[in-house]
Amino acid sequence: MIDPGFTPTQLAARAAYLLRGNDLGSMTTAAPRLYPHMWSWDAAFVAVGLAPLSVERAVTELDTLLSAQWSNGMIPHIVFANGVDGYFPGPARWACRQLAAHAPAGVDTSGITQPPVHAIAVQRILDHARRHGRSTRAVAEEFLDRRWPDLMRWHRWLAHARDRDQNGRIMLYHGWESGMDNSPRWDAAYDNVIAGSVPPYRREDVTVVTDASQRPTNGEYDRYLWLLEEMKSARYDDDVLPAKMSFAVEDVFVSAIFSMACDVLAVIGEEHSRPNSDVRELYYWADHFRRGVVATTDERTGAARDFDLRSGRWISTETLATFAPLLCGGLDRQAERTLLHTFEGPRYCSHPDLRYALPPSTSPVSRDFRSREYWRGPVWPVMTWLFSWAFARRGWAERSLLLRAEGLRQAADGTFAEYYEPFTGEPLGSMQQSWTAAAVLDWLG
Ligand code: 9WN
Repeated sequence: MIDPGFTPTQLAARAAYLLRGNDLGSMTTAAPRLYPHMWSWDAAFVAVGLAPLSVERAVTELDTLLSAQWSNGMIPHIVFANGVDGYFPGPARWACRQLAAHAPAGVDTSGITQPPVHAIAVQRILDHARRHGRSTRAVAEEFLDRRWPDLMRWHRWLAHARDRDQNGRIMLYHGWESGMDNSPRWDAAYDNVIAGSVPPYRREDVTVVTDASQRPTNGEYDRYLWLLEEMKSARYDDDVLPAKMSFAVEDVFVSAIFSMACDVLAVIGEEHSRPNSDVRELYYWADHFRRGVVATTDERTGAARDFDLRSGRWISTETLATFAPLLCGGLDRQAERTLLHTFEGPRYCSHPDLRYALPPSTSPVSRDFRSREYWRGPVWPVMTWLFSWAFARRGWAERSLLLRAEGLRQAADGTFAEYYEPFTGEPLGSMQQSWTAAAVLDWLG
């Protein structure tokens, strides 16, 4: 038996302690050993968890991330901690400073991006700041003044460089950009990636997570690294990548996140008297990408799909991507109700064998399901948090609270695991994962 485990007070204290432990000063590593650097969407979730502890520290986290923004507007998926080894591929393999015209000087980053959840963190920071005195409020507001143009550049880059067809869907050139690296969503697209000769490498991840079955396979890594070589041959140039990359997909989940983030940022912009033209643009993108998401859905079930730009095929999988429209809205009532039933029904949250009523990354009834393998089945607490946050925002308080309650039951084991085996509740991947602690802190805050 894993639960009952820690009480909420103990759990919150441990989560705060964990974030302190993973703090290098101005960045929180995604995890102590497996991920000793800053990841883009992790940093946003971490800021959500830091905000109730210290608005100032949460602001610093986003400042560090935004200081590494590329001059074209892209927020890179990794900001490398100075002088820290232990993760592959590191700065030397990406070679962004040498090759990419837009990469920042003075800091090493990767050359790809990750899901745009950052507006959520900004919102949570402003929310918490409101409960404090004048000086903390000033820190949050000064942050918004200073970083508003950067947040706009980030959203503008996504809306342009990553929606080249202007169909309201974000395109990705690497599975890592989805944040759901080896999800079955990308299997067909990766089948078409024929890895050429990749400079020799040694994986670090499997020296930390020694049960290799919890991580992507070597064959998958060969392809991941081949895509890096393709990007390097394009010098990470937004206009050259489309012709060079053998992997190109439209990610419906990222598109839904983007739509939602544009809405969130637009509301912040209105409340804080940002330029009208920015607010208008944000609302336009929110709507445009919502339509882009809805256009992928099955009329009856509301289930969303990704699209493989290389084969010209829709990608239907029983994964979290199915539920993208629940994040951003836009479905008609009947389809939305059906999709909610699927989410809550026996193919997902009410599967009879689940330890907790939480959505696994891949449905247990899918033939792609692997209970321990990374994004192919396990429950990811940070995804539970994202759905609980989005459901609250959509006015579904009860559903949101249920996810929170079950998420906290799962987290009561105190490991703050990266992901969990859905049937046994065994913690998997990295322990002490920052964004798991952040989710818990937000839930308990
Ligand atoms: C590659 C840091 C990141 C998360 C991703 C997760 C995993 C990296 C890896 O860890 O990806 O970016 O090495 O496996 O898939 O979502 O941001 O926590």
